[in-house]
Amino acid sequence: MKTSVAIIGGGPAGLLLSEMLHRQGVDSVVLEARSRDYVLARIRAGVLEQTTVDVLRENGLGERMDAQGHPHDGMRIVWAGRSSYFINCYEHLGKRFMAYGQTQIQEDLFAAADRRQARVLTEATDVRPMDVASDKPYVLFRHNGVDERLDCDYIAGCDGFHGVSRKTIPPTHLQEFEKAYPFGWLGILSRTAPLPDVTYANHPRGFALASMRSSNLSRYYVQVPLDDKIEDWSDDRFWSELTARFPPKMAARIQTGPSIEKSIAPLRSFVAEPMRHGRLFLCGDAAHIVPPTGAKGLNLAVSDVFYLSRALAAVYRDGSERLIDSYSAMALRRVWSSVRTSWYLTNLLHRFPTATEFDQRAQEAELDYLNGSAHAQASLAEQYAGMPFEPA
Ligand code: RFL
Ligand code: PHB
Repeated sequence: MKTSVAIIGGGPAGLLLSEMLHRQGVDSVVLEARSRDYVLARIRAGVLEQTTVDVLRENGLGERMDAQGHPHDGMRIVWAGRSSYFINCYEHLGKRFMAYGQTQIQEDLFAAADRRQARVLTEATDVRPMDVASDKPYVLFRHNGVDERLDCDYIAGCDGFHGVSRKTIPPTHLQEFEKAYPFGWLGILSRTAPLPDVTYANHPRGFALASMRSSNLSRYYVQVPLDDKIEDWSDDRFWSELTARFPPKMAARIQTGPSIEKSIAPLRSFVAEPMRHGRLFLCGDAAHIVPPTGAKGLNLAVSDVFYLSRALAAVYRDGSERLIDSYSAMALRRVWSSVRTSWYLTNLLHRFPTATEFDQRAQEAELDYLNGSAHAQASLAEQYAGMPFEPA
């Protein structure tokens, strides 16, 4: 088999890259390890930045998002015993957000790929990027019981944190930065009407978050110890813990119901630099992970894809390698900005098991400062909304 760009991973980064390349006349093949049903069953991110919404719309992926998603202007912060406040990104920056599930984006991407009869090979196993530092890279894999070889000009590693792409880069060429947090998030999805705002709660019992997918689909999270097991969390226990972490008036407005999904995810920050080795480029979770507190993970995957598709299109359009040569540095500037914001919000909103009285008072002072200062709110609004893309 032969193509211009071999894309490893059919998550949001891989399928979106394939779509954006196609729209700029560049051929690709996507190799996804899992089945389509498995990929579509994953419940993950839900809050899209304006830049992400714009990219999806510009690439013909906006119709269902605009019909079913929930546009909103910012985030609400509440903490025990104090009044809540709203960080209004629209007022400060003219930027909005869209609550629309990653699961739905994934469906929209598969539908778009089907319409153009894209080559998306699911259940492709033993995927191995080869000779990536040469001019003739290729990918070996197994599909339908047959060993295959895909020759290509470039390889895009869009295979998530546990994928194979990053691991093929020699350790001497890669620097990794990591921070693990001493807790996880237990998340549930329920067919109930959500609270009006995406609301982050800091409470002595731990962090909680109220979010949404649509007018009748809610997503909630509570901070849990890392060793908690999903079996320990009945729906009743979840709802009583969640509502205990919100102020009584807000808690009274939370509609409870059976969970339709429930999972625990650990929190970590991770960045691998550079995001390129020879003809292999990393995109999305393959290169970086953020704790979900800033809702940045999926948005970063989309910004990487935006930069990489623009850079590869320039190569095929006019032979210019300028943008592929600056891809890693450009993508990493936006990555580190979001890594910092996610780390800041994680520290601001969670109860750390190791926190001293001093740490606690400093956290409360920061929350008070944000509550009282329009400048502080404008700064957080700018970071939460996400930085604009850099020009080519
Ligand atoms: P993905 O979505 O992990 O997709 C990678 C794809 O690559 C496939 N793959 C391989 N394919 C071929 N060969 C191999 N060797 C392969 N190894 C892996 C995988 O099957 C998969 O289909 O990465 P991508 O595309 O970069 O997208 C990134 C986003 O998925 C991610 O940033 C967010 O979902 C992160 N994230 C969240 N972000 C938020 O903003 N808000 C959230 O609430 C939120 N919740 C989450 C999350 C990530 C989670 N994971 C990864 C543990 C909850 C979870 C559970
Ligand atoms: C979500 O809706 O899943 C969500 C919202 C905000 C976050 C993280 C996740 O910070």
